[in-house]
Amino acid sequence: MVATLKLIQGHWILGPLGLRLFVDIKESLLDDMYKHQRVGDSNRLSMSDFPEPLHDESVALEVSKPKLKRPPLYRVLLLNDDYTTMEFVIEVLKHIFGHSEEKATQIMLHVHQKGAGICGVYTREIAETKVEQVKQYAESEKHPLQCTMEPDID
Ligand code: TYC
Repeated sequence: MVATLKLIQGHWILGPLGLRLFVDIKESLLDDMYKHQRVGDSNRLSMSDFPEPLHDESVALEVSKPKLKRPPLYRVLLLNDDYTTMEFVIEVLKHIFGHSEEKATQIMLHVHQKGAGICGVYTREIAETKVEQVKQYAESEKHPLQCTMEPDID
């Protein structure tokens, strides 16, 4: 995990190991820190790399938590109808959703008996692609099979 530094207000100083630090700190303390920098080293930054100090109070270097949010997920659903063959639905579940023959048969029967069923759960763009693939495959084979997606809540 990588922590990020959130900058509020202040100016650049040279920190340990030549790292640049952005701080908001009393001028007197800042001057003192500047005096102790080793400048002129070829790999290090020099004083001229930094803007003039401001005259603000207080340190303002804040370490913020890494922001790693999971993307929203979507269920892809197949809907039942009276005309699409069971064999075709099983083909769809195997080839577009990567299910085994056994799992595909189980999902197909669930849709057949309950009216709808989940083929898989994906991020938005992948779910959209799957829905489109099912629609095109069904149309090309003249089946009225319907496929849709919905947010995966609960
Ligand atoms: N009900 C269809 C039949 O009896 C089979 C079927 C199952 C159709 C699932 C669509 O999503 C579906 N031939």
